[in-house]
Amino acid sequence: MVVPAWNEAGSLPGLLGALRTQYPQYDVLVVNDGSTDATTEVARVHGATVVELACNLGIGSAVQTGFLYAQRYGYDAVVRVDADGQHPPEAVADLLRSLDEMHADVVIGSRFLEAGGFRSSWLRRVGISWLGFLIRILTHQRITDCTSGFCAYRREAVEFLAQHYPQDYPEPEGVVLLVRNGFRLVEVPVVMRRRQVGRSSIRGLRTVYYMIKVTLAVLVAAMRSPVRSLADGHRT
Ligand SMILES: Nc1nc2c(ncn2[C@@H]2O[C@H](COP(=O)(O)OP(=O)(O)OP(=O)(O)O)[C@@H](O)[C@H]2O)c(=O)[nH]1
Ligand SMILES: [Mg+2]
Repeated sequence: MVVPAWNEAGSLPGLLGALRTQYPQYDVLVVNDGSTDATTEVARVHGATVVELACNLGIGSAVQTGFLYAQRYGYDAVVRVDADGQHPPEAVADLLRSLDEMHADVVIGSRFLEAGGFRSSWLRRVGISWLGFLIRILTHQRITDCTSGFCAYRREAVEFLAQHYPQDYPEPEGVVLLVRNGFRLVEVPVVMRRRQVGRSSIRGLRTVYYMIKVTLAVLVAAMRSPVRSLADGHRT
């Protein structure tokens, strides 16, 4: 499990405690993205391996570091779990099971497939619907929660994303990139929670600004030629 963390010392104890209790068989990597709080110390005390980035590189680089780690140490699958407590640990097993049962390369936990849980501000929901519409036009794939970071990745997708994970708006851009390169994405319902400690980085008018920028990024991602040939291991 890869946990990107930027100043999440307050949230990590609860999350890491739950992950260790529920999944003692899995390794947990916390990628400390240049935090100025005690993220590293707290993560280590709670049994995680920690990779520290030299400065704050952003969520894309933090997650890509997790993929590089998983590739280097030969893991079969990766689940990304955010450090802020929004992603319910009990659903990690569902994501991993769905990788196999649904013959998927990537399973996205969607908060919009079923009612309930924290569904974000209405402005962000409008943005997510818009991006979902755009992605559907560009890739012919229906994704209801394209900004969800709660995902499971099979080894081939991990190796691909270790090289090509988008930096700016990694989740929606990543969806386009993966579909365009022949990976099979599916969504499963997940009930998400409110952020437990700290404040969201995308609030109010910043949401609108974010949506304009991410729309452009998704369009650019869709225009790029696929970088993976089907001979690289695409399953039928
Ligand atoms: N915002 C932000 N988060 C980072 C960064 N690097 C790593 N992260 C981690 O990435 C995860 C997702 O960040 P959030 O700010 O929660 O993003 P989000 O879930 O889309 O937004 P909210 O719904 O408002 O929580 C968290 O675990 C952060 O600690 C960074 O540079 N900025
Ligand atoms: Mg969050």
